Amino acid sequence: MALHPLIENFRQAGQGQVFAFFDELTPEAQRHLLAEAAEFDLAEIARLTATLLAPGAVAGVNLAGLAPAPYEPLPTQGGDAAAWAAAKATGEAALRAGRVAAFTVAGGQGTRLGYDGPKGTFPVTPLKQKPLFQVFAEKIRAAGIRYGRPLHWFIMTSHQNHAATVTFFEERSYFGLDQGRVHFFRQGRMPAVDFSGRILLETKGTIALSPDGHGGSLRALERSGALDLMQREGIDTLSYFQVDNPLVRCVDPAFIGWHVLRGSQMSSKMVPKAYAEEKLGHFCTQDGHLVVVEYSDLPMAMQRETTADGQLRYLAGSIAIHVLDREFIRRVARGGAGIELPFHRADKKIPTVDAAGQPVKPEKANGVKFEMFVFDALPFAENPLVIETSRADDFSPVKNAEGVDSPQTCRDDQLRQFARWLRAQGARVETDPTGRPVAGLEVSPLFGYDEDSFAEAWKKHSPPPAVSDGLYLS
Ligand code: UD2
Repeated sequence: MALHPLIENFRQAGQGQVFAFFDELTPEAQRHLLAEAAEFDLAEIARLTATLLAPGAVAGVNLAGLAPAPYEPLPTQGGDAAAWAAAKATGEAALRAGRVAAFTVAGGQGTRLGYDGPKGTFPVTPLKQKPLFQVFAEKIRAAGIRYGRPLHWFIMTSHQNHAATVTFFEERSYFGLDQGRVHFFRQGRMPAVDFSGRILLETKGTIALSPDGHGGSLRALERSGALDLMQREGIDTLSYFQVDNPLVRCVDPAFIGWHVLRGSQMSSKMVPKAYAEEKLGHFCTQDGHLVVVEYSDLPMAMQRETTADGQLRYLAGSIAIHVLDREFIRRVARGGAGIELPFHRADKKIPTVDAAGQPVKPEKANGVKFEMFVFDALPFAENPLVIETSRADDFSPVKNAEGVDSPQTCRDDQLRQFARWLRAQGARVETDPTGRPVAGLEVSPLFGYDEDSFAEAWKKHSPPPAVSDGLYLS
């Protein structure tokens, strides 16, 4: 019998081992394996093997000519208050014109948190235990009401968590959002390979596939038709954030306005790193381009370098909040003409099977996964821009079960934010020295999702509610 053309291609590419057990599989399992094998591009795997796996390639990123990138400081940090006000007005106009959509990358595996389920379903608010997805949904809904244009929201899932994510929204009636404006799509997958570039099987009938990194979101936006949908709806600007950060301003008018006024194709937010070892990417310049160098790639000696005034030299930390231009995404997704998002290699322990088809649970790294990072699109963008943001109002991720960036630190940061908003309106809130209120409080994003919207809602309350334990403003 003639070989399936896909199997023939794999054999010719030196990847015939993928089908080593094909004849033992049921017809259904055979179809499944063929479908997995059709998902990725063998030429790409060969290219990555030649570049990332070649002897000596392990050395990592090129640090030549790296310098800290400039950024627009906040008015409170010496920035130009008039320019920030103009940016905010421009961003608000873009929101009123319906030019902006929200975008959440939610395809990660959340291994560090040790939570079983899509990360967006993790309960995160201090009083009501709202899940991450609900916090974003309510912020997006409230912004749509505020600007008179309901927003579209794109959510990138993975193969692993797609069905569970969609069901979660369905069971909760999309948290009051118009279902037709919430769009889920799956990100791509890449096969893991051994150190010589041979694709690994996970079982006799399945390939060791894993998500292709959040950089894969750009391809996935194009492939899923999201960019065409945006175009039909008159949306040219995408506000990108990660699923793990409930403090994020899902659509921040000042940020959007800076992006628009500068004619930027991709813009990013920074916070000053809190300490040298903080696990954030670093905004840098290199060969006249804006780049992000991930914490794991910048030598610790450089991360600890300080300037004459004692400040960290590589101060600008990336908190993974970006604004991207629709057609820029399309250009990067399609690639060519010198544009290509690089893949990064991560050496991992990858469960696989041996030559006899027996399961192998490796005790040390036995292969490599390939991932793309979205910030690697920055060097291809025209007029890229970095603005400063206030950590307290934009960034408190849930990454670890305990310690830094944990559910506890995130709840505390939400509480501090609610207390600040209340105090700014003259309410009496008792706090500890870190600004954390003594009473348990919660502000629904539908009441106020930032200082401005909170102030407006508060002023409508007469008399204002007393701040006591268990106060929930909704
Ligand atoms: C990321 C950034 C880091 C800093 C930090 C802020 C990278 C490589 N590093 O670190 O510089 O900005 O965030 O919190 O990005 N995701 C997908 N698909 C994937 C992989 C990840 O959707 O294939 C999503 C994931 O659901 C999450 C986000 O991307 O929302 C971040 O992923 P991570 O937890 O691996 O990134 P982290 O914390 O190492």
